[in-house]
Amino acid sequence: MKETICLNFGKAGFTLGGQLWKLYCIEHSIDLEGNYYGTQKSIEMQGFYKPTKEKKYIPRSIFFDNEDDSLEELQKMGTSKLFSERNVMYGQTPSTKLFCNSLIDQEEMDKYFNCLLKNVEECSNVSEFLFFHSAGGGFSSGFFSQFTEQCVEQFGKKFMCNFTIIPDFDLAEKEYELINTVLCFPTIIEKMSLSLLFENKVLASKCKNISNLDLPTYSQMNELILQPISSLTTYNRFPNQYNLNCHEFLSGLQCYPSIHFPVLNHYPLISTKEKTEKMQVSEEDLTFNVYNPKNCFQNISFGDGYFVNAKLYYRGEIEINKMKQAIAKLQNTNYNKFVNWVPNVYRAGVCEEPPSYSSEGLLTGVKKNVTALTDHGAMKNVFKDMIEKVDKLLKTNLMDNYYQKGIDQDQFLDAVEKLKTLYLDYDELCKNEIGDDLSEDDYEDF
Ligand SMILES: Nc1nc2c(ncn2[C@@H]2O[C@H](COP(=O)(O)OP(=O)(O)OP(=O)(O)O)[C@@H](O)[C@H]2O)c(=O)[nH]1
Ligand SMILES: [Mg+2]
Repeated sequence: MKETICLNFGKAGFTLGGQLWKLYCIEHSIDLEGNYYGTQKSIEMQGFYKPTKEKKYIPRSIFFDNEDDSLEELQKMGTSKLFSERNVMYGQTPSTKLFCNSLIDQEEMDKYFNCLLKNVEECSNVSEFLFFHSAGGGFSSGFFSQFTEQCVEQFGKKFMCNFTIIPDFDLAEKEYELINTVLCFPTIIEKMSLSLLFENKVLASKCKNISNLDLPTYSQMNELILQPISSLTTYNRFPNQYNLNCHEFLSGLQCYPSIHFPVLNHYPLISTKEKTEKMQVSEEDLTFNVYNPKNCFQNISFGDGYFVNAKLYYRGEIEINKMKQAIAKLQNTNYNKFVNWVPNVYRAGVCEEPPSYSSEGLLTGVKKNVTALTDHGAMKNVFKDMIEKVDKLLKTNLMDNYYQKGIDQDQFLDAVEKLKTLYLDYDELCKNEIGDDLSEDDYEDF
């Protein structure tokens, strides 16, 4: 048995985490009080759920915040009885707003960390930790970084993956969301095995395109990312011979450990308002449409740079032969889109369990879908956007105010440098040649 532990930080973590577990419960036939009503082999669910003597299934999921209003998010969506009370920890302080305001002393941190240790003790062999948060919040940048550093120190060899919401900096109330985001990036760059970024600007525009919503709620925006996250976690929930484990994504670029921010695409996401014909998709439709820019979760274009690593996670009633034919066709079409120092190979996995959907949501149920993770140079544009905004901010005197409020100037400038180095690492991937310090031998496991 290999277990997964989920860690959710701050308001966005509570909301996204609560919604995700609600979906997992539908997928595993577990009601919101943890009672099982399905036919799946219970042993297969134990990677994500802890069974109790009372025959309940408790999510291996922990929630942390400094304020109690996040708890309301779980109550509003009816999931407050699903989680163990011990696993929902919150303080009584007001919103911390800034990275530095949420840092706590070791004694207090131990209280939070003990909660994780207790969860780990209940597992036979934890294989991964998944982190859910928004980089813009004070708590979910500062506390997240502090907690994660300790987690990596203690369980460094385990697979660590963050699902991070990137605020829309043009809409963000204050520049502090940008500052918080930059400050939590060193932890993400240096400590994570795999990092999935979801830009709020892209989520809002998808809500407009899919459901014609001008002012979507956070829950509606989150709903769009539940499907890809669910697909990427099926290998430990619905194990079968065709699964592709997310851990295998790691590109093997030995001299670029920071290259772990794949571009994420998912297809289809169909509004409940659409006609049902749209729900019939072939293996070829899935394979070709998923790479369409409008199905991408980052604001980038695959025209800018080359593929280094491409994985496809199919879900539902997939005909394996048709899928293989579609991938072969894609490979022929895109033979020149990979850097010339890797074989242009797409790797695919299938979870036979079809996707599930909440009956109250924006999306209608399709029987099959596909999620694509791609290492691609164009990801540099996500970092470029942040760097340009920070450079602009640094030219003003606004930062002085934040330094006075406790932001550490050296730490901030160092974080900006790390973001710039990350940009340059991705920029290197845009060149269709092997860098001076990179040889074909450095590229393994493809
Ligand atoms: N997509 C999405 N974005 C969210 C959600 N909740 C908050 N955000 C965004 O995340 C940022 C704020 O993060 P929060 O999680 O509210 O902050 P926090 O960690 O609670 O931190 P503080 O309250 O500042 O201590 C803002 O940019 C919000 O727009 C959510 O459920 N989904
Ligand atoms: Mg908060």
